[in-house]
Amino acid sequence: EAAPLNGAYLKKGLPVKSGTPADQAKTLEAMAKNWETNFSFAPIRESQVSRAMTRRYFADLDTYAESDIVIVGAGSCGLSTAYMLGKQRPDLKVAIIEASVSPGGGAWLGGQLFSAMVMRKPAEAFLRDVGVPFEDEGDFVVVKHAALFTSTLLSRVLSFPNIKLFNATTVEDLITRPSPTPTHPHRIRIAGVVTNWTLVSLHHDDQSCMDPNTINAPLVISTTGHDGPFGAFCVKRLVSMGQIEKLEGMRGLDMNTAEDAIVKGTREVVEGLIVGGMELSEVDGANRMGPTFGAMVLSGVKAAEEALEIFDA
Ligand code: AHZ
Repeated sequence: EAAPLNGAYLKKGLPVKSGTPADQAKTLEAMAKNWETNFSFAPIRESQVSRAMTRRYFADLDTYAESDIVIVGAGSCGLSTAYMLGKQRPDLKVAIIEASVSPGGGAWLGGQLFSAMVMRKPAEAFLRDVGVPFEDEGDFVVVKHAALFTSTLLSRVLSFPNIKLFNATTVEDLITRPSPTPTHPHRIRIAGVVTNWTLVSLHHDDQSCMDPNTINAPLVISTTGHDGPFGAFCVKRLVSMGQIEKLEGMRGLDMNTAEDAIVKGTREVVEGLIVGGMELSEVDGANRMGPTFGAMVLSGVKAAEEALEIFDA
């Protein structure tokens, strides 16, 4: 059991025994004195902080420049995909690229900024696996705060040694290779991603010479959400590269049809590019589901499954 962290503990390096309320009051009093008189952090030099961060970041850039799988977007679908991959395959190098400083996409809140998160069954199996508590309401379950779901899932994903999250980093383009067939002479396959720090991506209009970085990978899983200022990035690029004719466009809200369609449709859309979550609604013309997140996690489970099938073929 973890020792309590308080002033007396810090001073003596020993846990304070809990004892009676009167003992506890005395301990608290002693603690307050300790904070004022005896407390000090271990020493550090500023350069040690810089080196501790930059050394690791640049080692990660080096390691993940050749990845096995790149996940674009760390929303509920992308994080669920990463969780399934990390859990099953510690041998694969998985890079997650998230444009925002804060991973999690729209899943930090329920709908309309209400805090609870709703998931229809059978998605509660995923919550059980990750260790997120929920209340059972019959056909659906409720997590008391969406942030509990996102933070728990995120902590599990980030603790896998073979997964690196590059946040504040945007996928600006896709790496492609020719893959012609007799019927599709201009067909390509996706072979990685082109990235830039998001702050740089946001300033291409007023700054020059800020060339991007790259990650080579045989498989990219795109989960960038439905169209918006950032969303649906990879599938929009597939259209502008002539690899899919057009986007059908996300349809209006219908919870019942939307969730099944997203899970069933999660697939490799173009060779080397699996699309999941709400980005897929733009490809297939699926309905949106509003604030019910079961399809996002199960689309993530399916995306991971599809990826491993392709990877192991
Ligand atoms: O920042 C984006 C977000 O965190 C990130 N992203 C988008 N474009 C990117 C790019 N490079 C890197 N070019 C990028 N990252 O992708 C994440 C998408 O998360 P999301 O929560 O928007 O999508 P999701 O499909 O995981 O979950 C959708 C949740 C929705 S939307 C909806 C409705 O509108 O009805 N209902 C649900 C459940």
